[in-house]
Amino acid sequence: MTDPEALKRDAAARALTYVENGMRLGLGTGSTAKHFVDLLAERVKEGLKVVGVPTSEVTRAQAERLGVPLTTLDETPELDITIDGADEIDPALNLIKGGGGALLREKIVAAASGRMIVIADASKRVEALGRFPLPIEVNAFGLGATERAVARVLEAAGCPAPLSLRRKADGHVFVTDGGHMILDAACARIPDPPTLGSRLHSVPGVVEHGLFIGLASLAIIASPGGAEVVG
Ligand code: ABF
Repeated sequence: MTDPEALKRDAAARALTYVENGMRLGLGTGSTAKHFVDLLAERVKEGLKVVGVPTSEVTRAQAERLGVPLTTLDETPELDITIDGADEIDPALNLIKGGGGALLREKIVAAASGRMIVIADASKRVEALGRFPLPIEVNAFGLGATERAVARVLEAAGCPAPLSLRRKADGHVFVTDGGHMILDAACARIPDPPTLGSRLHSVPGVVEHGLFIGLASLAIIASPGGAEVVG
């Protein structure tokens, strides 16, 4: 099996084996998480009882269309498992996420969950985080000043990086579900992800960043030889 979509679906199917009747689930965003929601919906049609909190408006629309019951973190502040994709996964299961722009809700939902299961194909595995540009979600107010402060933090953390304001294919600025913007930092290699993560949080104007440190408890990595469970 080498078709990337088949690999993603394989990882998603394996994640479904961790889902039990009555569970409260965080529903991820992205093409791999989309497979999970498709497969979950099939089980729901067969009688599985779960509720989900979507991590984006795209996932909400998919889940609603397929009949997966939804709730919110206000009604259901504690979840059992979040199943979500990632852009990079290091050996300690630290992640870069946010390539799809949903990092803020993804992190809030993952942090509210007893477990986070990451689903991905093997291309997402790296020895060190940073090759994938790190998404940093920022408030629109003071964008120029925030960008300079973020650049200084990156340099002090040993990964000076060009920053680019994310745009859509049509050239318009990308705006997140929360109404913010995203700066992508082309770090190449992040020497100390936890330290960079906490320093970025100290910058006023930074709403969230795509370093997910210590949140994932398990990764299901699909490759042509089969799905490997790590963690
Ligand atoms: C979400 O989707 C993101 O955090 C990550 O950016 C992306 C991964 O997408 P895909 O599964 O399409 O590779 O999980």
